Order: sequence, then structure tokens, then C-alpha cells
Amino acid sequence: MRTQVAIIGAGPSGLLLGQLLHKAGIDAVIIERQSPEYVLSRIRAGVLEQVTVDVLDEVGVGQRMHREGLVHGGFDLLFKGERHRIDMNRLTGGKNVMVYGQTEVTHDLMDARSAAGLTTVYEASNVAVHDFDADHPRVTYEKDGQQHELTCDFIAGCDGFHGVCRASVPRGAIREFEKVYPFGWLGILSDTPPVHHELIYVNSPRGFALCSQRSHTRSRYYLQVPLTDKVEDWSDEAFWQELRLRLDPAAREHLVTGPSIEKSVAPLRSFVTEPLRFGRMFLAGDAGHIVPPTGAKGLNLAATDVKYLSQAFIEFYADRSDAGIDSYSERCLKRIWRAERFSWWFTSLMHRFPGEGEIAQKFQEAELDYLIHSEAGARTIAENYVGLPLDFGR
Ligand code: RFL
Ligand code: PHB
Repeated sequence: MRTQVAIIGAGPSGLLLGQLLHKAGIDAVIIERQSPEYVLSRIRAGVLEQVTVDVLDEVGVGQRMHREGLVHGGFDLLFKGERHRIDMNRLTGGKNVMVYGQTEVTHDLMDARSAAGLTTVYEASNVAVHDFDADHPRVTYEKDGQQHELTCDFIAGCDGFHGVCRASVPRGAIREFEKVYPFGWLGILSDTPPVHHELIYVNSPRGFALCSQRSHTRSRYYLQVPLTDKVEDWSDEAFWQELRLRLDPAAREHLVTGPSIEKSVAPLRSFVTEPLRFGRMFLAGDAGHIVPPTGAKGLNLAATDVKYLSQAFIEFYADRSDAGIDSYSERCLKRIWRAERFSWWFTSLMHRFPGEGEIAQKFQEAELDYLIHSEAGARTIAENYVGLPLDFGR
């Protein structure tokens, strides 16, 4: 098989890149290790920046998101037992975020891809990338017991943190920056009405908590837990009990509990790969960087990476120019480091760090108190949360 761009991974990065290229008349094949059902079963992001909403609209998959997604103009910060609203909409001159699950985004992209008759190979095993440092890269894989080869002009590594693309780069050609946090997030999904109409980010002496949602009838909650905790250690009842203890009295009273329909523990990490281009292979999304989920930036960064990458390929094929592919890495990394900084800062502000003691809690509370009472402080958090403009700093 031959294609112009071989995309490894059918997560949001790979599927969105596929749609962007299809719209531009560039041929791409997606190779995915898992089944579509498995890809859709991973419950992850919930908050989309305007920039992401715009890209989804651009490729024509935004209809259901606009129908079913929830537009939020603010969120609450809860500390010292009291809630304070960050009015993002006012502080950013009218910007909002869209609460719409990654599962739904992925679903919409998969539907659009199959409606357009585009090729995705699911359940491909032993995927390997070859010759990306030369003119004719190749991808090999096995499917149904048979060996296949895909030749291409470019490889897009959209295969997530544990993918094969980054791992195939010679060690001397890549730098990795990493911070692993000493706790995880235990998440629960339940068919219960959300405790509040907007998100609540909680700093409590018992640890961080987050009240999020997927719809008016489906809630998503998270608790900071020790890294050693397993899902089996937490019954639904224990989860709700601990969440109640981290909330303010009004939220505690409003909280509607019910059986979980998904429960998982996620580790938190900050991670960046430099560069993101290796000859004719490019990394995009979680393959190139990870943020702790506190800032809700992971999926949004994936969307801007693939937007930039599609522009680079369009310039290459339409204008015969290498300018876009040459600047891809630097252009993405600027935006990535800004989101990394915000995610690390917000994570540090909201979580309990083992061994740091009561003074750390006092410092956090004083900083939160400053942020909510200072127009400049509140605006700083709001403008980062809604997402910096694409041309920020230019
Ligand atoms: P994905 O989603 O990991 O998809 C990669 C795909 O590649 C496949 N793959 C391979 N395919 C072929 N060959 C191989 N060797 C392969 N190895 C892997 C995988 O099966 C998979 O299908 O990466 P992608 O597309 O870059 O998307 C990134 C996002 O998934 C991620 O950044 C977000 O989920 C992060 N995130 C959030 N981001 C936000 O913008 N807003 C949020 O509110 C938000 N909340 C979250 C989050 C992530 C979380 N977890 C669990 C890490 C909340 C949580 C709890
Ligand atoms: C989610 O709804 O899953 C979610 C929302 C906001 C975050 C992280 C996760 O910061």
C-alpha cells in the first residue's frame, strides 16, 4: 500500500490530522494498534478550548458538539472551605470553554472518517517505522496474521505516550524533559446530575478534587490519591465519602451519588520531547508531550499540533515549500512549553505534596487568596485556562 502521509495512532491527534489532510486533498492512512471500541472506551479529557472547537468546526465535525456540548464561562476555585468563581468570560473579553468529552470528539471524528470512506487499519500489531531519516519512509505491521508494508512521503507519530514513533528515534537525536508527580488522580464517571453547573477545582487539606461533567445528567469527578492506590482499593461509597469531605457544605449537600460506570487511576506527569521532527517523521499530541490534567490542556495541545502539521504538509504539497515542515517543531514547542508551565503551576498550587507539611498548604491558600482578589491574578489564570491565542507573543 502507498499513501502520502502514514498516521500512526487513531486517537484524537491522528483522527483530526486525517480529517485536516482529507479536506486539503492529501491522502493519508491511519494505522492503529487497538480496536475502535477500545479507543472509545478510554475516558479522558472533558474541556475544549475555543481553538480546538474552531479546528473541529473547520473539518466539519462540530455539529453534535454545538448541540450537546456545554459552554462554560467560568469555574470555581474552592479553598479554605469556600468557593470563588473565576469569571473567565469577563476576564478574557468574552472567551469560554466547551465541555464535551474526548470520547465524543473521537466518535465524531471516526464517523466522519468512515463516511468519507478513508482507510483506517485497526488492530494492527508489531507496527514499526523505517527509513524516516531518508526520502522514502515505510511503516510495517501485522494484521490478521499477515505482514503489510505502507510506503509514504511522511510519517505522523500520533501514537500517544507509549507509542512506537518516539521510541524509534535514536537516543542521541532526542532530548526528553520529565517530571513525575508523587500522586495520581482517581476518576469516576456516573450517571448523576453534576453537583454544580460549572467545574469546581478543590484545594483541600485532604488533597485535590475536581468536579467535572459530561452533560446535565452525567458527572465526572476526580480525587488526588497516593500513587500506590489501586482502583480496587476504592469502592464507590468510599469515593463519594472522600469527595464529600473535600467539598464545601453547599456542594456536599447538593452532591448526588450513584453507581460508577467507569473508575480509573491516572498518573500525573509533565513531559516534553525536543525536537518534534526527525527527518520525515513528526510527533504530535501525547507522543511528543504530556501535561498533568489539572490545566485541561492535553487534548487542546494535540489539536494545535496537528493543525500546524497539516499546514506544513499543505505548504509542502501545494506550494512545494519546506518552510512549514522546517518550522513545525519550533512553532509547536513554543505553545507546548506555555501550556506545560501553566499545567505544572496549577498542579503545584492545588495538590498536597507528600512531606511538604502545613506551611505548603498556607502558601497555597495565600496564593489562591491573592489570585481571586487581584484582577491581574484572576486574569492570568483565566487567559491561560481558556487557552492563549494561536499568535500569542508574535
Ligand atoms: P492518545 O489519545 O493516547 O492516542 C494515541 C493512539 O495511538 C495508539 N497507539 C498505536 N497505534 C499503532 N501502533 C502503536 N505502536 C501504537 N501505540 C499507541 C493508541 O492505541 C491510541 O489510540 O493520544 P493523542 O491522540 O495524542 O491524544 C491526546 C489526548 O488523549 C490527551 O492529551 C488528553 O486525554 C489529556 N487529558 C485532557 N486534555 C484536555 O485537553 N482537557 C482535559 O480536560 C483533559 N483531561 C486528560 C484529562 C487525560 C487524562 N488521562 C487519563 C491521562 C483527564 C485525564 C484523566
Ligand atoms: C474532565 O472532565 O475529565 C476534566 C476536566 C478538567 C480537567 C481535567 C479533566 O482539568
